[in-house]
Amino acid sequence: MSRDGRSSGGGAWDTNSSLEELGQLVKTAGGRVVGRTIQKLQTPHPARYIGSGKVSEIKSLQSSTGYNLVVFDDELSPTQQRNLEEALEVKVLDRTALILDIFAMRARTREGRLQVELAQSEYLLPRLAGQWSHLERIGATGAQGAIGMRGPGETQIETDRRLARTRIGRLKRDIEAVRRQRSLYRRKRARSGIPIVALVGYTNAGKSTLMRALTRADVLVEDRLFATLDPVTRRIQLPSGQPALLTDTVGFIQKLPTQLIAAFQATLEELAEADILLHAVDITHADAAQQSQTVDDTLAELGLGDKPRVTALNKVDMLVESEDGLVREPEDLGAFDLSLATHRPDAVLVSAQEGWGLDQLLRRIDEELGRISASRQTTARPA
Ligand SMILES: Nc1nc2c(ncn2[C@@H]2O[C@H](COP(=O)(O)OP(=O)(O)OP(=O)(O)O)[C@@H](O)[C@H]2O)c(=O)[nH]1
Ligand SMILES: [Mg+2]
Repeated sequence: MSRDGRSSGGGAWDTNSSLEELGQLVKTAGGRVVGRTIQKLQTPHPARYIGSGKVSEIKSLQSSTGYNLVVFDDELSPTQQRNLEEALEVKVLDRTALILDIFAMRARTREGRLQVELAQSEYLLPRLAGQWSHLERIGATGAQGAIGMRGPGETQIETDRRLARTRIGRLKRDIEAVRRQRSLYRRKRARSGIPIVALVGYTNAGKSTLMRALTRADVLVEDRLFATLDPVTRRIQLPSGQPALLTDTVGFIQKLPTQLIAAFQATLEELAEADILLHAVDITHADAAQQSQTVDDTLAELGLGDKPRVTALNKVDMLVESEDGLVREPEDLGAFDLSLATHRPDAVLVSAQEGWGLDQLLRRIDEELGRISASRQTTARPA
């Protein structure tokens, strides 16, 4: 479900392609999409996000499609979510909750799990009151009040909130402890003087495939959004003979809600620490330009807009037409005219899957690192 006519971050995203992406998120979370709908509104309805006619229309589709979940492609306020659940009598999620759910499925490391749990707890805190009063209204509690909600003392809502806050406090302390450990490791890494290259890009652009191709690391590659959640670092050798550390990171997505930034902490620290960002773009995606703009915007919001960058336009093998069914690397990858698609004329064309263009990509990274160390030496020289 999406509301049309709003401005969204990350360039001119068309409502349909945003909804298409939401459908992929649903699939990634294990759901099946049985229908979708859009409403054009100037501003969202404060109580229900959409108009009452639209609510009835969605409700009426229940018998024919048998859906048991409605996902909104935007952030819902706790009140809107509660009212919609009451009216539709099924679970209602917004984009944030859906992404958090996928993150919870994907997190592998202890830190990743702690971070996702923190983001989830923070998301749920303002929604706790709603959950209880909602249960009350749909008759889940007896006339005498629910078990644990009777008698003097604090109400269940207060108890829940207090417990959630205690939990949030504990999670933050645990995360801090893991982070301290990681920063020790980082300091050691920094002392080694090996430059760090961090992969960055829209989710599903092929970052992990590129990581695999460049390092032979056995990282997870999947045609799913957010396959990677926890950063992984491996050593590579550049053509100049200089070693570098390459880090795979979590992908970005449009309309990234603030609560989710917490779950990205490990990735953000890796990006902040990196000497160069290697931006992977899926050049074959219909929204390639918007996706790479979203990555630029997100980096700028995170204060990383000025980091030196090398762009890899990935998946070019899909642009090759083969008569015999075999994909062969063209003589000159640069012959593809892709500048219009991304406005990145200095980008390197690659196919992480086929291993095309990787030498040139590594040479670009070498050059960029050379430039950085030259400018460091100039600025470090006393006047
Ligand atoms: N044809 C083709 N497919 C590719 C290429 N690179 C990656 N893919 C496919 O694109 C999908 C996503 O690849 P990943 O490497 O997991 O992408 P990612 O950027 O790490 O994605 P997340 O970790 O989910 O953000 C997988 O199905 C890959 O096989 C490529 O060069 N050519
Ligand atoms: Mg990945």
